[in-house]
Amino acid sequence: MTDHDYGAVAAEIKKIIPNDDYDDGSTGPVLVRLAWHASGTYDKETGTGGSNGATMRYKIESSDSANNGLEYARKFLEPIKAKFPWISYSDLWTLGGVVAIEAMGGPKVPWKPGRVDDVDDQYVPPNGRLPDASQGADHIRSIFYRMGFNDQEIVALSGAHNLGRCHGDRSGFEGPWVPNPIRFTNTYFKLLLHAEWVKGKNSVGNEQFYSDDGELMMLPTDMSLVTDPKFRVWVEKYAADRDLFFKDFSAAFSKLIELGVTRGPEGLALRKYSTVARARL
Ligand code: CCH
Repeated sequence: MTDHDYGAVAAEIKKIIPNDDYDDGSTGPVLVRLAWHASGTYDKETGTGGSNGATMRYKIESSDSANNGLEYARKFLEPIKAKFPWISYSDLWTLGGVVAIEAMGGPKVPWKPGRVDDVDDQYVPPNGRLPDASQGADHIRSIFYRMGFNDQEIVALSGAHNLGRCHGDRSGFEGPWVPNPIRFTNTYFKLLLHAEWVKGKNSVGNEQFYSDDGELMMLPTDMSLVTDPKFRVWVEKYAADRDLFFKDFSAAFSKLIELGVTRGPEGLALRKYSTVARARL
């Protein structure tokens, strides 16, 4: 592999996470979302999409409405790219998520470098591969099964909604899921099970669920994790056992950021996908 100092990059990322001028005082949540959306385009049938190649650099992908607001995360990381020009964007964006999770009190997530950016915009996966929050369990399953995840992993990954908030002007949904959205815990699962959630319309006319004081929210997709019996089993386990949630989240997030990354003997990722896969995009 290379002798680059990825630890030094991680240390710099950690420094930009506290930020009094942004959201709840942290860039962490939006960095986690960038790592997830950069990776969550993967399709296991064609081998297309995924973090390798950092295809969100291209307008076709960055303008997918699901990616609204992620320009903030990309901009926050830009000074770090300038300081360490040798790191690929695809490594930087995935590392950003991993560093943010740990800095906010979450688990250590195994991360490996070696992703490469040298792909042109022909490799951009089609828009529409990320989940739609207004839908339910069948939709989530079809999206995450396409990436190669099972029900347990879907619920574990969804626990990332313990972080951050919805912004009406980005997604059409509004508010945070938990009272402290910059601390990684299993509160999201506890609230899903134990708070009273009432369906309402938000200020831009979309249906979401509100806590009784109106301060917290759940998306329709979040609520499907408690109404679907197979998902619910895992919500109950993770609400009761924070350590189990941390262990399973770490494994699933690590798998997410590795999707479609096939490394050669040098550790560097191989060219994004075969011409056959590319022809099927
Ligand atoms: Fe998410 N997420 N997410 N999410 N998400 C949003 C925000 C965050 C869905 C919809 C939304 C995952 C799964 C899903 C984060 C991490 C993960 C928003 C608000 C919507 C809508 C965006 C806005 O307005 O800014 C749906 C639907 C699914 C699955 O069905 C997974 C998986 C992860 C990571 C493992 C994080 C973090 C945020 C907060 C971002 C911020 O800017 O605060």
